[in-house]
Amino acid sequence: IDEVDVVVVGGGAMGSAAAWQLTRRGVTVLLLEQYEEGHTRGASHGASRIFRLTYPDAVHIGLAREAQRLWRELEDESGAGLLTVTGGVDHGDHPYLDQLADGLTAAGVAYEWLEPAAAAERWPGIRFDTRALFHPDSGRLHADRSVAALQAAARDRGAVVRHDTPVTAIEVVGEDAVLVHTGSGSYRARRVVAAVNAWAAELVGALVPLPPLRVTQEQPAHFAALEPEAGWPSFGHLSAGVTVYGLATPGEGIKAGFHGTGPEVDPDHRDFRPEPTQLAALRDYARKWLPGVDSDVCVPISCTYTTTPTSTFVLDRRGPVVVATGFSGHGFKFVPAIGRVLADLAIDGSRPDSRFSSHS
Ligand code: PYC
Repeated sequence: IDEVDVVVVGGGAMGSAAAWQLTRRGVTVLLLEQYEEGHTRGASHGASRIFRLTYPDAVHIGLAREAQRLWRELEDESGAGLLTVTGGVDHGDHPYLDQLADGLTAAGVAYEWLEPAAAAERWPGIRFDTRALFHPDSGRLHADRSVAALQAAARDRGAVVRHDTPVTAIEVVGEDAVLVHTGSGSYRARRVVAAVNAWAAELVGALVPLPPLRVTQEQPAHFAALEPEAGWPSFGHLSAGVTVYGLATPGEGIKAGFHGTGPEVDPDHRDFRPEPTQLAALRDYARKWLPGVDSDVCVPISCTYTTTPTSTFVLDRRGPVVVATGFSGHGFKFVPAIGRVLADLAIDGSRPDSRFSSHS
């Protein structure tokens, strides 16, 4: 049996960030990913995710600010361009927008309210019928490049990264000892970090208390841009019980999607096909609210959310087992900061805000 300080299970963005942060602390790391490099079965693929500091509470704003700094450190370390600042805008007739503004005010983060006509003049690709909250620090993260950069940076610091290596079982053999079994061998470690999001219940549900996790297949789409993609902000639209988000993906169009409305699926047996009624609803949305796109020309995307009842992440530890799951469709912006939290949990047991571990 090979020995290592920490085995990280899950080579998506969160596990790769944990590996990077752990190697920065000088521990030996083995990162195991069940699927091939660059696979599209989880929640870390594609070219665009929204980065934003906009949350109503100080804990999430603090984590996003930490991530903003760490994204830039990762860019310096890897030489990859990952975070592009485009500005962001939220609109809709919903009190949550005021809560966001209150959170930003309390944290000293820049924002501005714009009247609908001023917002429409600034971003003619979007229709506004309410005032809009503009936040200049928001932007776009390149997801595929981020995962590759995290793994490359971890490798540069000594981590071993293995793809196509499914973990079959995790066996706790002591307070500081765990066996991680794969089809091609077993590893002994002081800690395991299971950053397996949709696969958490199956792999560590018996070792760490978890809330109910709903795995859903989500289906945003890229719409052909009539306006130049370069002028688009990231956006969120809160209307009549549904949240729509979007942003420009250079070369692919304007990505837009309903947030967390997809059907529940088994992450190992899903069809990757858009559900026609939802796709028609998204096209209707684009026709009505996005005058800057051709609503008839779109390419659907398939990804998963793993959602907790309160959309609160699970970042927890029991004995030598650290778990990260429940990112509920809003985790990507925080990736390198989550990596730091997981490294803290693994190395000295220091815990993040109690809301992330109150599931026992
Ligand atoms: O957290 O900004 C976000 C987001 C956009 C789409 C899904 N999540």
